[in-house]
Amino acid sequence: MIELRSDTFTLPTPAMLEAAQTSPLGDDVWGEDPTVRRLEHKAAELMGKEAGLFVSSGTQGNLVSILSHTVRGDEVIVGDKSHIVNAEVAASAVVGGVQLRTVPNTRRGMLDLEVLQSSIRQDDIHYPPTRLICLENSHNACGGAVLTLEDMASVRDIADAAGAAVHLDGARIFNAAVALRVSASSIAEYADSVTFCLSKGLSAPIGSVVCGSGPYVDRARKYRKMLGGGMRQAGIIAGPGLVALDTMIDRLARDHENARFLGQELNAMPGVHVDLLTLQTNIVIATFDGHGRTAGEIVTGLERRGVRCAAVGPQTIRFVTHRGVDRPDIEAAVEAVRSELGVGAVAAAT
Ligand code: TLP
Repeated sequence: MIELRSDTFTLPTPAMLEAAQTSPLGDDVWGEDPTVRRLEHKAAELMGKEAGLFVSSGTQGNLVSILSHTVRGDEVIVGDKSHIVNAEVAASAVVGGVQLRTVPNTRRGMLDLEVLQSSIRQDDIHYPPTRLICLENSHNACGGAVLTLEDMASVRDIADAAGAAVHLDGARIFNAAVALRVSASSIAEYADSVTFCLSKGLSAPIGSVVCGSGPYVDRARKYRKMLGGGMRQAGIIAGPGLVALDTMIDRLARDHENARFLGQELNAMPGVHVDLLTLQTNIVIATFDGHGRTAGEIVTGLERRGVRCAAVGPQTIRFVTHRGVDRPDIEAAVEAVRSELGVGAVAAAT
């Protein structure tokens, strides 16, 4: 099977499995797991923040991040295509009692700045205070599009003027950093807090890290405990996370090249559209029109041909490249799509 449903399907490397077996362990709720401490320290350093907190998932990371910035009744601004509002089970509303207010995401995953500006609450007895603005970089639902440092800075300016904090859902911040050819810390610089995932393109089996100021991470640690996320000998999973940070960042460029190739080939097929402008990292979102079939039907057909991908809309399919698929796999996937749609080979525009 050629697995293109998500980079979350990446399996740990032999070095990660060895780290799971050999990393020194302790009780992390007592702050005594040396491997977790090392991971949190290293993550904070990479993000340019004071402290880090190892959490079980990106969803838990975003939730403890939002909880740590807000009180009940606050308003949190998010993009309408953000993972936080669409795919985290309304966690911050349920657990934190905050109101999520959406601002349209542009094609590039940016927040519409005019709408953002006009969504900032004035001081009025009727209104909840705007406490937090969340960004996502790279942007999953916008085809892995990358916010530039200028984008980040413009949202930071609006947040500063409003007295609001900025949280970055950087689940794939290293993909963004590799695409922009900058350090992850230069992206995270514009946010007060950032969550990034070890378990996606970086190939670790489990875990994410929340980074921010020392006092902020102290608050987040308490919320993590409240959510049942205080893990004991968590070095078993933090060890592979350290290996991921040491060995898996630079190779993301290859995933991006493979995604680009896949996107171009798909876009060259009749009735298939891929936004090549926003195809900057490892996610390819393709729209299939005029084939008389839904995305779900095409996905089922491709599965029979040995390719797994995911329908993310009635006519839209997501393909994600990662360490587990190399160029020949991508070429085979392209062939499978051609056969499934009954179209011949056409030279892809570059
Ligand atoms: N994304 C998953 C699915 O939930 C869609 C995927 O396969 O892409 N932020 C962003 C931007 C994400 O893409 C994800 C996961 C998360 C947060 C949540 O991370 P986990 O799955 O670790 O809770």
